[in-house]
Amino acid sequence: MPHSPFPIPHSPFPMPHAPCPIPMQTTKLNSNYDQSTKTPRIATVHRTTGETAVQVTINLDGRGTCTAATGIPFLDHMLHQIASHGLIDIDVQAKGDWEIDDHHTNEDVGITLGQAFNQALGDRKGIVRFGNFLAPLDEALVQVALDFSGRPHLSYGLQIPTQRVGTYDTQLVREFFVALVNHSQMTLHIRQLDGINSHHIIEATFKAFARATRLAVEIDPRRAGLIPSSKGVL
Ligand SMILES: [Mn+2]
Repeated sequence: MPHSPFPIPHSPFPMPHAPCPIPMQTTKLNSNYDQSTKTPRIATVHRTTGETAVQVTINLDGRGTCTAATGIPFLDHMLHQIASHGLIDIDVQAKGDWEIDDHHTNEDVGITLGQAFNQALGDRKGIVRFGNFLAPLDEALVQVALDFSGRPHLSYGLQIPTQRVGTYDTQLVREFFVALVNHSQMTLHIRQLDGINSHHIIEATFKAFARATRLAVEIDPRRAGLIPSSKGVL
């Protein structure tokens, strides 16, 4: 391999019986998550526009408690899924122009929650980074794969059969995840493998999203506070 960028004589990898060349981490890590004190990763974001006022507080190292008052009952129900199954404490308060419809409030809750994720993750040192989960809810089966990559991307594979669940416009599910992905800088793929009932399909999605997120934001002790990228930056 004359053109290999990794010539064998200068390989950084140790010989089978050589001692590990990686020095022990002894310096304090520049990360939102302090491994020594286990300081929880908490962020609060206030966002006010001419259409809405949203306040979000999250604790990635929480117990799954949730207070959600967005004025959109079905969205509150879904935020409870993220908290409960993601073991993330979430407090969301929103005032919106509901007299028009739920669109702006739904989107702005997604934006603000995404910003809170981004802020709580900080430089993303030490996190597992990837997560995926396959969640059944009765006949519905939804898979979520995500990567806190720093690169926003959404592949949205839901086919929700009805226009509404209660008063909630089911087109807003996609709008919520677009906003969340863009502002948390996450790569997110959602695949619906089965499902007939709209409420079940959406709720299975949020449960799968929650569990995948829980896996991805978990601190990996073997990362020892390093950024989980071969490029060194996320
Ligand atoms: Mn439900």
